[in-house]
Amino acid sequence: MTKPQILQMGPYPEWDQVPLDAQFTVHRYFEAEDKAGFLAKVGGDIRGIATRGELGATAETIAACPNLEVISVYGVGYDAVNLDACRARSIRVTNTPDVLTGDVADLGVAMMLTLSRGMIGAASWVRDGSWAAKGLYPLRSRVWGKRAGVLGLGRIGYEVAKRLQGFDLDIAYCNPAPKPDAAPNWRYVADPVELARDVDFLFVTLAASAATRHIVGKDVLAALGPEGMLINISRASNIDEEALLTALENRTLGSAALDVFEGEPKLNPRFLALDNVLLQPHHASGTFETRKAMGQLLRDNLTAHFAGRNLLTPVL
Ligand code: 8YV
Repeated sequence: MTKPQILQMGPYPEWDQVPLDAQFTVHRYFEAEDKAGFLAKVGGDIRGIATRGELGATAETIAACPNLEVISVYGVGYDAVNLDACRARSIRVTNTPDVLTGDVADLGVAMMLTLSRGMIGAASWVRDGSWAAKGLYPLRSRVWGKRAGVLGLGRIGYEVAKRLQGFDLDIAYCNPAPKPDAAPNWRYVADPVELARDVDFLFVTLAASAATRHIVGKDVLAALGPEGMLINISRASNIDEEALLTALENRTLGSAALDVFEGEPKLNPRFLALDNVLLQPHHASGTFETRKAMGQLLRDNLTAHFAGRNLLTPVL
């Protein structure tokens, strides 16, 4: 039987690439120098797209594949897939929810602790001899017992809140509606600005969409204030990055721990000049265990589709 032909938008680890190549005829878009020419050549043969959360599939790519049936995303976020283009042609879309939830929540909490306690600077303090030369490391702010806000109490937000409870933080959350599975002591706050005003740490754990674009803007940042910390483990588009940079530069916002950036992997060089940020390379799901489970789920969705079975984790 001939193998279905798929378009691969970005690289995967070897342990995913080998089985993907065995099951499908894979056309590596990311390796093509002339992308348009490549699509013009193979587009008509493509029945599936294997992509990653941050790469998605644009309307142009989808249009260049007239026989496309399914897009499988290696990631929970599918905001980079043009869903309107998929709906218009009944193209199925899948993602990899659940398998990455715990790791993303872990990284968010780790970023809060790392930045609050100055652990990056403290590690340098040991390595560069400052400890012996200058003495004790400058004091930093306490974490436990403070107030945390979770903007978006979905799967990841829920796991963040659960972990924060272990640090004796007071927890509030903002969501379109109160969540029945929220712990009784997690306060519901309907408005993001009000939430920010109420907390020391604001976690952004929203699934990104046109509706959430720049939901963290000037007002939320001002409400969080000069002692507040913003932690983003969702998508850059949820935050007005220009407003964030200005607030961090002017110290009207205390600090920010960020795993995602507009235009990543390039980022605005203004971030690099700041000493009140912790910058991470979009690796919240980046553990061996989770990435293996994501790769398996990406392939299982493609396999199910081409075998005519129900998709495991459909988006559309
Ligand atoms: C990336 C993600 O897919 O889950 C998501 O939405 O953005 C990530 O897990 C991952 O970095 C691989 O590219």
